[in-house]
Amino acid sequence: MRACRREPAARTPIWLMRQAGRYMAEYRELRSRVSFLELCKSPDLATQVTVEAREKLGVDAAILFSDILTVVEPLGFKLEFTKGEGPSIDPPLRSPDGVDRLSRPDPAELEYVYAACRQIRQELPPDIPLIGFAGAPFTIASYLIEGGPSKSFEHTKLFMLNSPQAWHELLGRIADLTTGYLTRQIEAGCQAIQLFDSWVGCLSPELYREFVLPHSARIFASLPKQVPQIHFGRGTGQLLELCHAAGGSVIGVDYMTSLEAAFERLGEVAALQGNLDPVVLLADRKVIRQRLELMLRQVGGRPGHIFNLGHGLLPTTPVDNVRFLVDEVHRLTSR
Ligand code: 1CP
Repeated sequence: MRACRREPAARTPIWLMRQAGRYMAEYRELRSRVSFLELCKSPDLATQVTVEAREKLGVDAAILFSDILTVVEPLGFKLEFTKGEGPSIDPPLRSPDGVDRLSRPDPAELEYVYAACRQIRQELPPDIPLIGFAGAPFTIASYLIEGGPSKSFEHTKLFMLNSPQAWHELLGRIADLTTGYLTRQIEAGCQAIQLFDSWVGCLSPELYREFVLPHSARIFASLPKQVPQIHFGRGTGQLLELCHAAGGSVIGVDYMTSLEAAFERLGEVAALQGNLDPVVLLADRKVIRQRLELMLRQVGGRPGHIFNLGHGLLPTTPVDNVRFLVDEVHRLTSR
């Protein structure tokens, strides 16, 4: 929490995106018995997965076990997770008139998430902050419009370019729901929040400014200022200042961006989170230590660094390497 406020901390804190998930045997065992959505919708199971992963790794924060796509059901879409292929939304939103037919979403429908937050907060050690999260309007809209994962985001960009009015209406509705969703997570015990704009890196600064920034900005501006806000996107080297302008007291830096350059660009106005390449954790320990030391040299002892990966842990990551990384970050940064 001190690092989020750019205050000096006893050591660099570390947590990892996707720290609970398929690379852990306990998680795979649980998933052989319950589906991913059942897991998200059971506060007991979501608590178990969150708390056990945090404990096993010795990281300095827990992130709520859930998914950014929980919000698509209250918006009136059918969500499924298919084995090996990820999320699927059928039918996808392809026409501007579809926006008028969307339900007026009520954040109270996601009560199972708030129940999980309350229970996780109770079961975590008191000195371990709980991070709540949501997907940013652009990234959620991309799933609604594409119907699932995408490489080119062509339907999303075409929707934005061809039907700007419907696009802004859609992102406004997602932003309203997300504001209520994150506010309730905070009320339920989350001490920081992260907004994942995972796929916004496919946009130019011009498109980001016109079609995305106002909607993400409205979410950040509506949340209580004393709660640290982390704003993350992948492939956003060209957008860092604009992402910061949209909001966030902490900016997540992806693994394709130089952390040193990011500190030069934003270090005076925001804390930074990141940015080890998740693939480094598949290498041997000598390589992991080398890359870690290089990163820490780039930070140069500046306050306001939260150690993380530059995107989520890969399912093929050896758990022992993750524990090694956590211990090394703690050892090398203890002041
Ligand atoms: O068990 C399984 O097969 C499901 C795999 C899985 C897991 C473990 C999915 C499906 N989601 C999650 C958990 C999850 N998702 C968390 C949990 C907390 C933690 O970090 O430990 C979080 C924060 C997310 C957020 C999320 N979901 C994002 C943003 C982060 C990122 O990776 O950029 C995104 C894009 C999603 C969508 C999603 N959910 C699941 C998958 C496979 C995907 C990505 C699909 C794609 O490529 O578009």
